[in-house]
Amino acid sequence: MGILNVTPDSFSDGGQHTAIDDALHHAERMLAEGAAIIDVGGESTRPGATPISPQQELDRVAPVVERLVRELDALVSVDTSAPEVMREVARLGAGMLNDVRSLRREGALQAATCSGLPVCLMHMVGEPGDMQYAPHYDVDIEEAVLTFLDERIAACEAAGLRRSRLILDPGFGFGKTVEHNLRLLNRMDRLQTLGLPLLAGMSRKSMIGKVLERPVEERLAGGLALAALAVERGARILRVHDVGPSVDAVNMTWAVLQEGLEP
Ligand code: 7PJ
Repeated sequence: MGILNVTPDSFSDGGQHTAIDDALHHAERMLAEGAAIIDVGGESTRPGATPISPQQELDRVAPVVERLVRELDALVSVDTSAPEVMREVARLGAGMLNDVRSLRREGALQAATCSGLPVCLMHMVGEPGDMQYAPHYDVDIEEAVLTFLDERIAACEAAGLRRSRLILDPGFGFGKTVEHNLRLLNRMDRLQTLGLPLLAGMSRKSMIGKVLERPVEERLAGGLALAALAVERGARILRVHDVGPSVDAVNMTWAVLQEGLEP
């Protein structure tokens, strides 16, 4: 899953892809490099980012989704928590919803259910604005994530959104310390007990910056190491900025994991 930010203030490639043509070219390049999904995001979830209205979000996202669907053979995912945005992008032909708030916004559960689309549910406690303020959990982080996702799956099923449409994400970097993130990755295989596909997003995140003391533009190698580990622990979709190198890292990891399995 290649990341396509259409936010003017995204932390790592801020403002570069705001123009629709630029966005299209960037998506095209990610597909050529082996991406299977393009994840379009119009709301920055960076800690401390200014919230925007659903209409502003739609103004950024809708034209890009429309053109991606029309002009490229891509599965378009939309990173949104707003029910208005979910409805409209489903109408425009998006193929997946990715909600860092796990459909907890008023009306989101219903909008996602009606869309008929697959949905990624992600673990996050609090809101992007306050989540990094002294994150604390009463139980081991992997237990907290497991319990949370299990509850969100139940809420979806109660609303009529079938379990088979769900993808789960531990939410690396969302309301977690570096120690939480490292532990969660190490124990990510615990989430496999829920029996749903797992998605992981660690590309360029501050957990890499903190461990390696690297600025955001020097986190590729660290991110590839994390991608390989995530695949080994059960992740089947990786949300990344650098698609080409990530595809190589994943395919190499996969070759090792498949060794000896074929007759
Ligand atoms: C994630 C996301 C993630 C999912 C962002 C960033 C912050 N969606 N949206 N998982 N992160 N599913 O890319 O650094 O980890 S925005």
